[in-house]
Parts: sequence; C-alpha cells; structure tokens
Amino acid sequence: MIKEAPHADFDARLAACAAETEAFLAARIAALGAPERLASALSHGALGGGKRLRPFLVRLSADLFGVPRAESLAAGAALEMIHCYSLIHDDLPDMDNDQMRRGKPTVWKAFDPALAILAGDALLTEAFGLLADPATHPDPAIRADLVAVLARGAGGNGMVGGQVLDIAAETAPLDAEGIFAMQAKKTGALIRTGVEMGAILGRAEPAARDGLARFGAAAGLAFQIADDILDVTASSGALGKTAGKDVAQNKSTIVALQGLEAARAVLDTAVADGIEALAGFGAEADLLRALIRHFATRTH
Ligand code: GRG
Repeated sequence: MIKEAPHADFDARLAACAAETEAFLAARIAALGAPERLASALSHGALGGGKRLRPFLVRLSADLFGVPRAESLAAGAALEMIHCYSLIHDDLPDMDNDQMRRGKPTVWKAFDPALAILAGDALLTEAFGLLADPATHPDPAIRADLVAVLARGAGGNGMVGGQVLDIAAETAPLDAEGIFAMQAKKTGALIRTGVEMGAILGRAEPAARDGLARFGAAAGLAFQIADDILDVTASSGALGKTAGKDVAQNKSTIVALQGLEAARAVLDTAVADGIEALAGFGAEADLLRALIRHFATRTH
C-alpha cells in the first residue's frame, strides 16, 4: 500500500462538502411537492447517511478551475441523487435483496418495494431536472453538457449497463478482463462522471479534461477494488454493510478470482495511474491526489 502523509485539510473539506450536499438535497426534496409518503421515502434513501464521495469529486475537480461553489454543489447533488437511486434499486428484493443500508433499513424494507422503485425513479428524474435548472448554471450549453455526461455515466453503457453485466455474471462467471470492464461501468462510470462534471463546469481545455477523465477512471477502479477488499477483510458490522453476506464467494470481483494480494497490487497500480494522470496539475490538485489515496486506504 502506498504510504503518504494524509492531506491536512482532507477530512474537514470532505465533511463540509457532505454537510452542504445534505442540506441541498433536503431542500430540493422538500421543494419537490411530492406526496408525503414519497417525500418520506426520498428522505430515507437520500438523506442521513452516505459519505458523499461523488459530490466531493465534483467539488474538487471544479475547484481546480475556480468554479463558484454553488455550481459544483448543485452538480454534485445531481450526481448523488443518481447514486442514491442506484442504491435504493440495488437493495430491492429482485436485485440484491438487502435489508440494511447506511445503518438503517433499506427503503423497500422501511416502506415497500413499489415505493422504493418509485423513489429511485423520482431521484433519477430529479437529477436531470436539477441539471437543466438555470439556477444550477446560467449557460445552457454547460447545462446540456452536464446532462449528457451524466446520462452517459448512469445509463445503458454506464452504471445500468454495468449492473446488468454483474447480474449476468452470477450465472456465467467473468474472467479478470470481464470483471474490470463490468466494474468500470457499474461503479467506475459515476466516479469518472463526477470528475468530468467539474471539468465541464470549469470549461477545461481538452488536455485537462482528458487528464481528469483518466484520473476518474483510475479512481473508480481504486474505489471498487478497495470496496471488494473491504468486503472480505472488514467485519460487516464495522462497515455498516449487510451482515452475513459472503461477497467473496457470490460476486464477480478480482478478490474472489485472484485473491487479496493480487487485488492489492491492482489497487496500488490504480492509485499510481490516477496520480500520474494529474501530472499536468500542480499543488492545486493535491486534494484529488489525497482522495484517490483515501479510496485505497478507507476502512468503511
Ligand atoms: C440498480 C441501476 C442500478 C445500479 C446499481 C452502483 C450500483 C449499481 C450498485 C451498488 C451496489 C454496491 C454496493 C456496489 C459497490 C460499490 C458501491 C457503489 C458502494 C456504495 O458506494 P459508497 O461507499 O456508499 O460511496 P455511500 O453510502 O457512502 O454513498
């Protein structure tokens, strides 16, 4: 594992971004005018938990270009809505059938599966409504670009496509290449999208945007491999994950296929690749460098 002194501001900056995102999401849900039961399910699934890593990626990427905080906050909240919807749907009985998420009952357990489907649908829809809102960004071309990049990351060739490949792998196990391709879509696409949204808000030059996209892809891989390692090394209670799930045996992961040592080597390479992709940036990208290290060393 790569040893580096932690960035002095990292924890405080992540906590501040998480708190701002929480308040933004709460206000947006309250302003939706949804029926009370749906609003409760949305609050249950989107508020009061979650590390808010994806909004932080948008923030850090946008900060490289001096983007106003209100813009990266709104774009990050839209990305987090997609993430929350994916978790709500992923937990459903016909998907992972999970009972607990973020230390509380999953949305379908607390309400019912139909409402959980609809709450996910509402978050998915609202995410794009938020990006199309002139209050998010005054320039319609930027808004359209944000919508396009989020649709690509979340859709059939992104997160949803990755989920389909993952489900198919339950009956036809994947080789390492297949696992990387599936994970790059299922979890990697949204993480890369977060960094790209910051670049769009910052009107980044192609070279900078390309470097950030490569960083995002490496960060997505690091996040997923670390998650797979944590699934087998950390106690489920400490992680707040579903107790008793034998992920290593049931899921297509590099850990399950090649073992922990090989997975840790992939993780180290992903971190190095991500940091290398930021070579065109100076000290202003140190928090992004800290973030990919955080992905690799996190304990929950
Ligand atoms: C159902 C359309 C659909 C997609 C599901 C992302 C996904 C695709 C499913 C999530 C299943 C899962 C637990 C994947 C492992 C990686 C992951 C996304 C973990 C959760 O993300 P964190 O750790 O969660 O950022 P918090 O709760 O902090 O937001």
